[in-house]
Amino acid sequence: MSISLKAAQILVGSALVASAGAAANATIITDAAFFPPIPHTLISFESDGAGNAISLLNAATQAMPANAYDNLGVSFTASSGMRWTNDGNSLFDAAQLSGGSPANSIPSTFVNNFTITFSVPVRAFGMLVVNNRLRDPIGPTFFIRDTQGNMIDTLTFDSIFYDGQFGNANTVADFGFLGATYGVDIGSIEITKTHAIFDDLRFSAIPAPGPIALTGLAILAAARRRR
Ligand SMILES: [Ca+2]
Ligand SMILES: [Ca+2]
Repeated sequence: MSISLKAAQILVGSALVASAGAAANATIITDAAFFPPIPHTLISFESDGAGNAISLLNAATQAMPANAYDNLGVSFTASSGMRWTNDGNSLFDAAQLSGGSPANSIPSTFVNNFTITFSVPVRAFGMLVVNNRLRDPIGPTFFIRDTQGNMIDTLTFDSIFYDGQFGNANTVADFGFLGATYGVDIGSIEITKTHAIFDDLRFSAIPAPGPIALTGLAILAAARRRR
């Protein structure tokens, strides 16, 4: 899909969120291309925060210490114990190849509820989501809270976020980039899932619609100069 079309989808998504009466100052992000122009952190889960490789055989998992990414300003915790995983489903692997980074993702089949907690200012986040709709027709849900613990938004991985699909008799894997940006700092994101993985977490302190608004202002300024 072209970047310009996806950029249009970002704007359309913003309008839909506004009309749906969701969180104030919220804009959903449907493409990872949102992040490269702004300062941001990317976690591929192929290594820990110190850069030590996490090498997993296919279908293997490994316990993730709560402080694995402390130096990057983020922690991943689960009551059942957080894990890195190399998912064994070949269609999930194909989705990771398309929109994420093989081989690792989070949080494994052992973990169906986990929380991402930021210790640095964050106003925009996004990640690849891969969900088996045959097992979970609704998709994972994201509960987004501010730094005081107040709920600021709830997002569900539905069709507006889909970039593609791989399917066979047992799996129909929808995949796509799910993200959002808010006018307040994001303190934590609690995620519930049953048959999904998440990869390539991106986050930034820069609030949207900064880059889009700046582009608009630049065009306006150029138009004025031409008069
Ligand atoms: Ca795999
Ligand atoms: Ca990865």
